[in-house]
Amino acid sequence: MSNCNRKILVAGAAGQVGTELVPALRRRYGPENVIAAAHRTLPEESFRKAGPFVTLDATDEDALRGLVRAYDIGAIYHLATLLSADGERDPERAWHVNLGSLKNVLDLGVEFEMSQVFWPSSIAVFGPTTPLVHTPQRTVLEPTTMYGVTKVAGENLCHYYWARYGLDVRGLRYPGLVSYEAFSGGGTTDYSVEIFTAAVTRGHYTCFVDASTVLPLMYMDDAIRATMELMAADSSRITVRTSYNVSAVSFTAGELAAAVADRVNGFTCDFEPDFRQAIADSWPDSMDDSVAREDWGWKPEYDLSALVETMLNGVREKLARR
Ligand code: VAH
Repeated sequence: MSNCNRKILVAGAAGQVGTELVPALRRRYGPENVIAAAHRTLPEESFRKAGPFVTLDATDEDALRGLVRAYDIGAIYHLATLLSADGERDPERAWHVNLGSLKNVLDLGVEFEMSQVFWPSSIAVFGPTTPLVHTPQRTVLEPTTMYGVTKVAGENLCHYYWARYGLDVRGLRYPGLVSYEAFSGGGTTDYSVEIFTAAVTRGHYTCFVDASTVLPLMYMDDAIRATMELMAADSSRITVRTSYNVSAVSFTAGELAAAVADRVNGFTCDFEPDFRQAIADSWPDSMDDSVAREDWGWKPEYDLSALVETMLNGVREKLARR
């Protein structure tokens, strides 16, 4: 954050990313300088008490403007979104929430001369006509989901606000994110998270994509570090204003189940694909993130085995805390 006096707003703070990004931002900038805003999902009490917490519907421009004024917000991390599976259940709402709120954030970013805006994109911008393996930074973007459509449109809107108004907007195309602090919910990559709790609590998981399904995935610590590093990079290094490919690991659902079974005695997994199979099949197997590596030094740390170890320990520890 280049503007040190004004505060940071995280919208969608109670989601899978926000739950871990807010503490990271608070460690770096001080708890009182990071305002966590959530709408429908309320975070745990300890999270709400760790720094300023407000409720916000980011599709309500007046409410957002009031908050920006009240707290003198100088940067926004806008994480509020409907994910791919929920977006297919209610495409109308996905369009309204994902793009309506982004437009508000960008407009207020210009109006209040904010120093930075972060908006996450996703591998969902890609579709069946995109090269599946080692998907390049710049390639065909013809997604089949409304979520993907909003991400393509949103990326271009971000680029437009940078080119037209000089707003310092930055973004990452997150792969499926794997974490245990908060569940994403409503996504296609949810199986890669659900499997761990199911393994520890029931010893069994029924996976909603088939065993051969391969997707790019990333452990949350890598995603948070990528976000912090991107936002800390000197503006002269940022050559992509739509959104950067960032990659960590790719594995099949079957390989994931086997890696869990290696560490949880008696664990079994069966595979019963539902409508999310077609969504998963439309996304890449792996991504070329060389532009992010060159521009601001991106490098992942977690491979499949580190991810599985950390997730199992984290899920067990979280269950023990309750
Ligand atoms: C989803 N996790 O499954 C999200 C995502 C990689 C895709 O952005 O919808």
